[in-house]
Amino acid sequence: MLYPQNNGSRTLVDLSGIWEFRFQEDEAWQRIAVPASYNDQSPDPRFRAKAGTVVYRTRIAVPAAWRGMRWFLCFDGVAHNARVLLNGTEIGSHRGGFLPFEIELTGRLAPGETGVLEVEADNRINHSTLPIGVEGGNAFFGSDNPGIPSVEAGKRLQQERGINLPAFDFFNYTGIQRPVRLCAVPAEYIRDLTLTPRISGEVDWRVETEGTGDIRIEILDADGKPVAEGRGAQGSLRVPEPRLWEPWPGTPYLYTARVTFGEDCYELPFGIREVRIEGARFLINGKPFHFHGPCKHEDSAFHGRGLDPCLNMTDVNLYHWMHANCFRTSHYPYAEEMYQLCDREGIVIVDETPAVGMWAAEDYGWGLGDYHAQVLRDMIARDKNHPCVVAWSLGNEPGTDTFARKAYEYWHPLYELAHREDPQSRPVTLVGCQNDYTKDETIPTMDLVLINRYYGWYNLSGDLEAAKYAFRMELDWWEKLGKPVVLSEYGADTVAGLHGAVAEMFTEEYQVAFYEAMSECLDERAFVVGEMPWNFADFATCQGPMRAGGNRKGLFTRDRRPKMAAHYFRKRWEEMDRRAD
Ligand code: GCB
Repeated sequence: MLYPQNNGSRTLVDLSGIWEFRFQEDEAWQRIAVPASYNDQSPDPRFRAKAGTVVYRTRIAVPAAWRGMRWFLCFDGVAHNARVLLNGTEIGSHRGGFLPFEIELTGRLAPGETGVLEVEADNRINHSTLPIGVEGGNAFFGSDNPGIPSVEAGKRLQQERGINLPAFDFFNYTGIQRPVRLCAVPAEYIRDLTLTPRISGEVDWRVETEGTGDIRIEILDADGKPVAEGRGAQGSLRVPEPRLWEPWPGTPYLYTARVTFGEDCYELPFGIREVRIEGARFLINGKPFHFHGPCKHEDSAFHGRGLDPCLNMTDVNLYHWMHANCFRTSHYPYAEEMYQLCDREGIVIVDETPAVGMWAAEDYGWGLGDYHAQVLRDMIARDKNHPCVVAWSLGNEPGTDTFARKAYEYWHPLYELAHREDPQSRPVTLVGCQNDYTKDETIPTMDLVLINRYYGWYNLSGDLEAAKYAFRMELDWWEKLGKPVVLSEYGADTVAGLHGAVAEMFTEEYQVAFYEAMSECLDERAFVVGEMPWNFADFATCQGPMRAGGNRKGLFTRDRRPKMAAHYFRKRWEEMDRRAD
């Protein structure tokens, strides 16, 4: 699916603004901002705690000038499940909150007509959704105190009251979180474009159209000068003396592919670069690449998980400030605008499906596989052309040691699917949690090994000598595998402004000491090709005894003020970049 575009052939009407809103069981309409999570837009406790369906409503109009075209309602992301109605009649639905979908309106609403658009968004999470939730209390943090009759009775009451908690450590922000647009295209139009560039300058293309006719593709350089062209629905062309897309601090050079088909035209920026794994090295354009940059969340005050271009720009500039060159879209595909920005700014992305909370799937008996495959397919279809995406992550922290064979049988087909679906066949990974790595049959089979480890925090807490000793022992084990390994999460909750002459847990000094200790271990190992601290910024979670106003492992506060650890990494990564020069 192509990102909606406004150009000489296509027109967009952005539906952002204030819509009407109500809880399904409640008659009264109130107002809500779109796009944004609804959860922080009111002090009414239901906004944060309610599990169920909310209804959004607005009036839409099809411009009279669209006669002879086709028009669609394009949703970039409605969490988690959506049902769409026009003038009271269902016209479409979508499962999953982090990927786009569209509904054709031609024939349903004529040029010059207006209609009432309603969107029902269901935020419930359970064993059939990605991410995964649990019906009843104490899903992620907190002790279950099994067997105590009064606590068990309390849990039953929670279930009766429909308490629904995440099996993951971020707030379950929901609603219409990404743009909604009316998109008009010519009657015969370009449906999809797939580019497979090679560093030789050869670019394979494939265009899918609605209708038949001549297709022309032109490649423009960054100054808009045509440098190559081709004709037909697919083929191969050659860009002479190609300039490569390089990660920051290199130059992320972008070309534009301009496709014309009848009256339609689509322009797609793309980069020419090669991603390859050789032994235990991860190569971009043949050069060893070291991943260094904190994992992120889509999370901020007021907007929740809602798209905020100003926040995205600020975050990317803070990545540059820190000399960070990458992030993982923990734990779901982000709004596509962020990938477009990273293409331009040279920030490398490991693109992750919303398969988080999978530890709760225990023996993999939930029949999630087909849906998971669909989400993976859709994510690759959306992001396949972005040069910033260098690897696919199938998910985060599933159980892989207890039911080791079942885990492999679940994940291996997804691994193969990712390779089949991606025209660029990027490396595939699955992010492993801290469990018994010696029993794991899955994580070691990935192209790129990503492991989350909390030595010195969740285990061996506060004892960095023991943490280093244990981490080194584990690294000895991974070294034998001969694959590139990235430490894809490690971190310590830190209360900004809490200091101590002795570096104890939760102080800014401990966060720095923790990272210094881990860096010592990482720097000894050439097969460790990356470090992704957890997390870029403090972020919202659901309530729990281990979360004081959210997860505090940010290098920055939630309002993007650096803690001491941000300065630590700024220095470390600047030196790293200088050495790599
Ligand atoms: C993890 C999870 C991440 C959590 C983090 C933590 O392993 O992948 O979602 O937020 O630990 O801080 O506990």
